[in-house]
Amino acid sequence: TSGTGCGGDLTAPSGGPVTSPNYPSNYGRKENCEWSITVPEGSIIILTFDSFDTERNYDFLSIYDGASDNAAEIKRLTGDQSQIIPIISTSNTMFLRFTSDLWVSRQGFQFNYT
Ligand SMILES: [Ca+2]
Repeated sequence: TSGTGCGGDLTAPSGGPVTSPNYPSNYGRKENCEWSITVPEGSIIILTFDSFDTERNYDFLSIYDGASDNAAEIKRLTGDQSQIIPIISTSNTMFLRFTSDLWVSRQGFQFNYT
């Protein structure tokens, strides 16, 4: 996690909202936030985004279909995304990492998981 205390271990029942650091104000420089989501075996995870806006091609949210970044990357989000279709895991774990660089920050994002 970063100095702003972002990231964490999320579990069932459904939760959120989960946000980027300082949301709805802009996130900081050099953020590195990691979230793990674990729900009961046999369940899957659905991420639903309320908003997403990062510096395109420099600040990313990567979403992995498993317990770590060794798993397949389902989606890598960047830029101003007004409509993100729900992101669905194939198993009961998901791993997310948000990184920002030294320059230009934006509002970031907010999502819920079920
Ligand atoms: Ca940036």
